Amino acid sequence: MSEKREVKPETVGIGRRRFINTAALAGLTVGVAACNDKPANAPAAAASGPVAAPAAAHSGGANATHLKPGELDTYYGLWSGGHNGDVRVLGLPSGRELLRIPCFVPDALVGWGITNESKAVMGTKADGSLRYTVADTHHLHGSYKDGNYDGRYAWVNDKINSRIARIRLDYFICDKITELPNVQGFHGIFPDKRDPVDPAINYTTRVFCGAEFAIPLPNDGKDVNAPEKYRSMFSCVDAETMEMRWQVLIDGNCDLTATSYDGKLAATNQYNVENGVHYEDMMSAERDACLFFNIARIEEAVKAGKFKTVGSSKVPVVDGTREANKDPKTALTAYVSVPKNPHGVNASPDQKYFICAGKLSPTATVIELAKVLDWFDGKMEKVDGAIVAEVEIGLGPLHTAFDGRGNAYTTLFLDSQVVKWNVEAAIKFHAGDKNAKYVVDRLDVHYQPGHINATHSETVAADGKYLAVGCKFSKDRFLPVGPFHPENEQLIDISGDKMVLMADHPVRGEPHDFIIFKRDIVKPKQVYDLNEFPLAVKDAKESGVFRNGKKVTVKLTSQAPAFSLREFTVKKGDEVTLILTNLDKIEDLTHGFAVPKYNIQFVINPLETKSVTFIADKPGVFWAYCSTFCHALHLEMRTRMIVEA
Ligand SMILES: [Cu+2]
Repeated sequence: MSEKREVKPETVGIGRRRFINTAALAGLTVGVAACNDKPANAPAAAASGPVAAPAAAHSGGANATHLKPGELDTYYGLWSGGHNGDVRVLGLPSGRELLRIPCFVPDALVGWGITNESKAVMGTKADGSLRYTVADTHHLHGSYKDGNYDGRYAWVNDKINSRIARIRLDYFICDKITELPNVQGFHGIFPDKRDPVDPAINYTTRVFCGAEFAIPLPNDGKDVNAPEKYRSMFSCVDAETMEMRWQVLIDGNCDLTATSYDGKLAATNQYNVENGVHYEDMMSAERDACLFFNIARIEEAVKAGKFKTVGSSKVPVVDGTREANKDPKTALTAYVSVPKNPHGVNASPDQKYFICAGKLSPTATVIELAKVLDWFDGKMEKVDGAIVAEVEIGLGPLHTAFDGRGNAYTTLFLDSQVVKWNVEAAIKFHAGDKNAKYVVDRLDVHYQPGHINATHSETVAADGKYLAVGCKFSKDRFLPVGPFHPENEQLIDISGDKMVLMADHPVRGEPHDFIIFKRDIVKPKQVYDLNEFPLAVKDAKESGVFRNGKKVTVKLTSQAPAFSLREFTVKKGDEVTLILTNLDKIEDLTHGFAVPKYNIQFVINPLETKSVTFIADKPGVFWAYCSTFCHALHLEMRTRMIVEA
């Protein structure tokens, strides 16, 4: 096929952002389609003057990530932002950061944590101030339908304060946050891919959450010196309501989380089966575990009332400890042993295996899910019989991605490498065929890689195109900027037999996990719907100051380049709630609202409504102005807030 990417004439004149979706819907994904059948490891098309073929953007090599001005990426990446507490949206293969979605912590750009609506999502104390202002997002996963991403939601964890946030992928905003009761160090997270029982529900309805740190239950200060009583729990959150469904009390801890494609199993890796509270104690056992949860049985037990509650929480807690789950026929959980302090657990896109990375062991363990179900059905005596391979792959294996062609790609933290290995060959080798060569390729990365993910890797649509690697250390890869280095997200072409390093991307610390999907998975809306906001000021004529004792409501609208009120007056000591609706409905016509000395700033997108509540405690004149450039008369766009003494 032609290397040249054609832009058809009918796309000229329609907005570029709409073009993405139009193109996708019409099957006009020229760039992607054009290179699926490119030979493996073909060198990038050399730049040949001003019309250098942008198709090179999809075929690896050094030029591949440079898009021409105005050219759009073919994939979205959703990245966790670590202790920035946010989610980042990247375009790939360019690696350009397009958006940061605030969720757990305040964001000064958009006014997250300032407006009443965002504070309601984030959670407040009795006095109206934010309950938390720090967070640590690690793992991010999208909602599924028919085994692939459906573009509805993404979820991300907050390790510090045990919260889960949901991102709506129509507006790319956080709409709900839930705090998990009675757990600490909430780390791994994974949505289910379908219901374990009801075949009609072939989409995500639950999100599973693993808690890394064991704590006294309840954690009320009584059992602090009795480590043997410390426990961890595995939690299930309803994907739609974001309410807690249930928790499972377990032995050991939870780390990363994975779910099966049939909805029947979820699992978490355990690096501390010892239940140690001191560093040394956590590494004494030679084998830890991958702990499987039988979802249907857990929910039956909850329904049958076989649960307790902990502390003031009303969430049902079922018993998933080893002692209570010895009989496979009734067991809710199964502890499959894996070597010393494993880390990532990842579901292969052929739907058959979970792969556990060894971390302190140079191995990957392949667990066959059908055999785990056999154990639950009483057809297999020892649950470790589900281990179909345990092979050496290199030092410090952490996380695994897939290409949909039977190959796994595992990060080797200590070796600073990605190792590509073939899962079926590893199974053959483990079964005794010493001629089976399971390691296919190795690639140096820079440096100390942690998370790894490939395009649609943990879906049935894994396409084996790009692999992104989150390198925790960048060392000498970028201009020095003092002691605090950026991290290095590297992009690798995996369409051929050999991995090809394409690009380094410096990123502000500290992303962890991420997912990458084709751009046609989501259909982002450019303009809000007035009806989504109960407080919307739908007509400029509704503007005004409405007093009820000392409580004052100021309603106003924005339409470039003016606010509906040229001025408004309140009295010192009033509790003012200001409601602003942006009546501009043109794509990209966002305004801002900033009030000097009152610590108020937020942006207001087309047809969006936001509100803020504050005490007018400082008398004087305050020019509230539009903070987001909107018009040639943007500087004139202001309103005079008069606070009478
Ligand atoms: Cu404006």
